[in-house]
Amino acid sequence: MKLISIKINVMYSEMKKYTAPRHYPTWLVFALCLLLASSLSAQQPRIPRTIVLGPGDTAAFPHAPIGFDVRQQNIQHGKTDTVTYFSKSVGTKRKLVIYTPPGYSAKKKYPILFLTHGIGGDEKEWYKYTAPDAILDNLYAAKKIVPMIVVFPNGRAQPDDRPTGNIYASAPAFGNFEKDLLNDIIPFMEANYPVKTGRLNHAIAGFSMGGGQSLNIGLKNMDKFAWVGGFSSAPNTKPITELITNPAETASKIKLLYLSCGDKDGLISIGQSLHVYLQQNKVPHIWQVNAGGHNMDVWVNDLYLYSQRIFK
Ligand code: FER
Repeated sequence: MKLISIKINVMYSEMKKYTAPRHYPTWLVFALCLLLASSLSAQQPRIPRTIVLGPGDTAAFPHAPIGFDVRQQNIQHGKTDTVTYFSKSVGTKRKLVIYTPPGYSAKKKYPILFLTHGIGGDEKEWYKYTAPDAILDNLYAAKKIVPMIVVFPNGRAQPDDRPTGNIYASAPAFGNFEKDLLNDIIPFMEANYPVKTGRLNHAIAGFSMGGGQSLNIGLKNMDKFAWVGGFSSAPNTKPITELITNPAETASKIKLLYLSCGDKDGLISIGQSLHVYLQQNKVPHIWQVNAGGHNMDVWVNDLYLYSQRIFK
């Protein structure tokens, strides 16, 4: 509240400089500022926590090389489509963005990576802020990844699944997504795409709200997922002892548990405490602390690192 009122005061004095009260009544300027501030605070993730870095909070792997996310002309490209499926869980038609790899053929069979988004996004969010297809195309050209289909779902599993209005109000819908994924999206993929089935052929990862979902869904359903990634996971991440009820079982079933966060991200304590718990309970995992905040610059590096380590 204090921050918002400081913001309003600064914005008000800034606006006064340019919109002299000679022209506009003060109450109108103030009302406009309030409107702007409230819409900003509704749309932007609230990330209020303090950051304390420890000696274990380092990069497990070096950053992706320069150009890893730049579209290259002289290589083979995958294809991106948007498809519609009917979700019995939500009761509506919903959308998936689907990336099929270079050389894709209906005669082959592919594992699936489900890549989720943040609280302010939808199935298009990765494509809005970066070019995940270019990152993957470049990895294929360098022969660094196994051919896979990447599904970008909409994690807001509710009838109106657009990220409008107060995006925090739809947080419960991110929990409902588990049913949509398990009972609607996976069966849809199996009915319509040449996919391999079973846990060893399903990976789930995503950032922020989607990082929390990936950990919640992946670690709870290890009969469905063997490769789990939480990038800068948000407070929707379940408490650790709920996420991992039996560390020995998780350790024996998980093929990859990849956790990451930016070193300037106020949500880092979520990943830090998970990392410490996993270490103490001998659950193999990667803890990748990237330089950066709560943004796509960090998550593109995670996509680069994580996608190379699944289905192998
Ligand atoms: C919160 C802070 C951040 C929260 C969610 C987020 C549900 C998600 C941010 C994002 O997805 O970018 O307190 O609570």
